[in-house]
Amino acid sequence: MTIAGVKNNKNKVLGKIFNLLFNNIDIVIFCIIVYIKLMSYEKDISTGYLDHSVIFPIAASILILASFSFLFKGKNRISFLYIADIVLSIMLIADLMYYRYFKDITTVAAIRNAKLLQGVSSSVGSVASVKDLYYVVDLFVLLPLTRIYKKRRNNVISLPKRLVSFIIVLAVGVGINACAFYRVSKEQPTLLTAMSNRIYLTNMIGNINFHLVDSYNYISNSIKNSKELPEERLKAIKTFLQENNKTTEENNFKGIGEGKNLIVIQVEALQGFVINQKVNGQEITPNLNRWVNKSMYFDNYFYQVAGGNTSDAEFMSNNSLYPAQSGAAYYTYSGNKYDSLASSLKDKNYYTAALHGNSEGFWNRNVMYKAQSFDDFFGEHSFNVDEKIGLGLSDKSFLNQSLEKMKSFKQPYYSFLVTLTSHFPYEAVDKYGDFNVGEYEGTFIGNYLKAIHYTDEQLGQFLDNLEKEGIMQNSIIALYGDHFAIPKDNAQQLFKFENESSSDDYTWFKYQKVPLLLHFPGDEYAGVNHKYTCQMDLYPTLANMYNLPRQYMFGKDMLNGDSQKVIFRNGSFIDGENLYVSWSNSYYDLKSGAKVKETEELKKEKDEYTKELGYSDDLLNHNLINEFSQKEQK
Ligand code: GP9
Ligand code: MN
Repeated sequence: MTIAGVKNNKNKVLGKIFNLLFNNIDIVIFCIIVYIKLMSYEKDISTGYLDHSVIFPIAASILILASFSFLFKGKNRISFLYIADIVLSIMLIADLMYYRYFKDITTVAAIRNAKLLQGVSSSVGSVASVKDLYYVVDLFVLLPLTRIYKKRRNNVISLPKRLVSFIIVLAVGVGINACAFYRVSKEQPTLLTAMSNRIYLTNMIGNINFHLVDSYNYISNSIKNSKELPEERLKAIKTFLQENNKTTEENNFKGIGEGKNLIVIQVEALQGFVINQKVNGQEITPNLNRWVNKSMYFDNYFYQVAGGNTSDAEFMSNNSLYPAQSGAAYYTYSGNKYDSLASSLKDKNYYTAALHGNSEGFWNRNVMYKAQSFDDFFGEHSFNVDEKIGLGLSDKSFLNQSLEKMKSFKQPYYSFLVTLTSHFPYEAVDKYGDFNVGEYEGTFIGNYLKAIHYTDEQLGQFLDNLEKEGIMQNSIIALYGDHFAIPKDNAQQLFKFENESSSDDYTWFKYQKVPLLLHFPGDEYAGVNHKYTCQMDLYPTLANMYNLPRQYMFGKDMLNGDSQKVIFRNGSFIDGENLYVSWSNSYYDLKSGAKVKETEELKKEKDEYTKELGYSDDLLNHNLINEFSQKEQK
């Protein structure tokens, strides 16, 4: 081919591209405008962190949206694009206002539970900003243009051509999105389903994709749960609950809490092995060790969290229901009715409050605390954030300010406090203390020991203050860890620290305990209780002490009866004598750690516990507490 021929070809290609763009100028303008808006929203919600590869999923989501415009004929196409722009602009402004209040993004569940949302509707004025007009200015500029465009546009593209364009643009968008979602699922496997940190997720996949994933999760759950349960299944669940919630012959500790305040402290990543343990010749948790001696201390208390992590610990402790099969109950089941600790205490004229020094929307707390009937939620907005470590307000400031708030609470009250500073990856706390971890300096476990040592000091001060202020005289305190601190990836560091020669599943389970301290006025009932217990058991135990009705609880009263059942969400369990590990389908003798063969009895037990998890899933999926309590009222 001659040079002139090549030039000619090049010109032809350029001409074709130009024609293509010109013929689709409405779509091109739409894409550019929406891209600018979405990127500016990302900047508005990112506090320092902005994953720059977010441009790909954002572009992909715009292509997916724009692809649908090809399905419209003639001037209807520009109307579709214009309406899509209006809807998107409203969505972005609403999300921005929600963000300014809750530091979070709206979800279908949150909108559906709008009545549960505190603050935002009543403070629209304070969260709206003139800057937001920026998101709608194009609508006014484009309106006359669309009119002109509609008049001039008479080239009607044939259906097959439009369909091909639709499929190509859609496929490109879906392809890019698939890569972006794969990247998220590799980095944080449960983020797309559990949605623990929605702002982080939005910073990775963009606003449109976030709403698509959220709607997908919501719809798929609704479809899954739309089928009514057969009558026999409902009966079986009811019978199980009746059996499980029967009061035992014993009457230990019955009603001893009546009229007293209840203070529950859930401590971030407080794992059992640090209690009464030393590093470099010093106690790791000297304050908790001191309080362990003054409390009823459960040293075989297991955490049972699943995809909802911290929120699962809260969920179990306050409802005695198993965590969701996948994702987080705090997100998926936020529209359900609960027979929670707060609601039962409220029925006894208690004032109930939840306190946590992170943004209100994290783990959907702003919605879930309302659903669990807390009178008030004191989140980041309710504190003076004068010292920030890691994710939010430092434990020191949080506990000091919480104490001040509690002093003004109407008595009797239930205060549910959730600490934050000792959070993975445990690095932020380093400059706030001088705990010398010796040979562990600079290691993952060393950082954890420093972090938990810091939190121990703050807890010690808080508990001492409760005593000094005379609050302890009239309160029962429950303090426990939410979940593990050392993940499986770093288990070898833990085993080495503990001089464990084996690293089998039995050894792993041995360390999946969190401390539970129950403190009574006058340090009464202090001592160690070795019974096998778990987070599901806290509410039934407190229910007995505060004379609360027990109807829908799956856990057991730790102070009455002899059950030592601990069922984990993945089907593993402990029955007081054996440990069953579901992922290897193997049994261990709980005392010796020796492997045990499956017997008929053990198999029966396994089936029974699997059934129990299924009952809890059905109860959540079908909002059965609501159904059962309505039937009861009739
Ligand atoms: C956030 C805090 C941490 O507010 O509760 O949650 P986690 O990451 O531990 O599940
Ligand atoms: Mn946690």
